[in-house]
Amino acid sequence: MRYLIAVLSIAALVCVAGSANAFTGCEFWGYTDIGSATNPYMLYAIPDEYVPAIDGDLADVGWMPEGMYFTRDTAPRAIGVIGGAVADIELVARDNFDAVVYGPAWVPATNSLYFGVHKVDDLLYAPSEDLGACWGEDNQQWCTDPSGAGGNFRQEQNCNTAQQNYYTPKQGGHLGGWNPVEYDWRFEAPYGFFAQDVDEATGSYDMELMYNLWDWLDVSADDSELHVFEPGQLIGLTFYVRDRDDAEGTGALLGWHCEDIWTDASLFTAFMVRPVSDTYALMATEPSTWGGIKAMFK
Ligand SMILES: [Ca+2]
Ligand SMILES: [Ca+2]
Ligand SMILES: [Ca+2]
Repeated sequence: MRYLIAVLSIAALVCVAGSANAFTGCEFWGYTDIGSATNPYMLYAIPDEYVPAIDGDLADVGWMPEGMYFTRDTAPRAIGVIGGAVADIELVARDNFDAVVYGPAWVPATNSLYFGVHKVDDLLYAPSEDLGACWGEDNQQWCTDPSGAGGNFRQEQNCNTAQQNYYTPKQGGHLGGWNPVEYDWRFEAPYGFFAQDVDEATGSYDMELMYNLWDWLDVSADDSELHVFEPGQLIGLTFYVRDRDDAEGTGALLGWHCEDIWTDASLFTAFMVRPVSDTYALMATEPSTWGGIKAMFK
């Protein structure tokens, strides 16, 4: 069955390879060519011997070399928000917001997407009881369009080819998607593995997620088409971590993201799936200080 699904997925990829809809590019506060099809972000591989335990402890991704993990100093986009206005992130104190993002990466051993996030916050802002209202609170979001299908993924709740996913640290911490709840099985074993360690007093947390992506997501795995990661592919993926401390949005944002992707998956940023040899090359060239930045947060 898996083999059949894989063949179908590859056929689907061939069909969309020439699609005019996907990866049309978009702007983000003046940037126009970062994360485009011609200048994609890199989705590096996690070698088999480094596959992390999904346990909420990020020590086992501390081996990641520079280029595979990001801080507010190295993330593609890092902005502050003060009094509802965009501001230099240097104006946001590091005990107000700081983060290390491990990945996003892919895991050949499990054919999965992986990311882990260490967030430092001073205030958990989450006034709504509704998990789905977290978009206006402290939250983390990532959008996925693994086959590059593009198009309107919100129309009539069309989440089959592209999804808008969230993590909220409120109420003990939850994963979800802005889709009918019967599609959330993608985050559950044996397809998804998630763990977290949340400090609800401050909103600081460690979280990690490893899960399969689906070229066609339906209400069950049997009705869905698994995405098979292959080096050289472009996949549609956005990612951001948002600190909000009040109703005006005061806080900060780290992002691999465009300005307004909320209906059209064609505007998702492009990530290129890289072979594991690229990871070893990064590890070989990185200065010996790779552990230092993580040690600062211990
Ligand atoms: Ca771990
Ligand atoms: Ca904060
Ligand atoms: Ca906050």
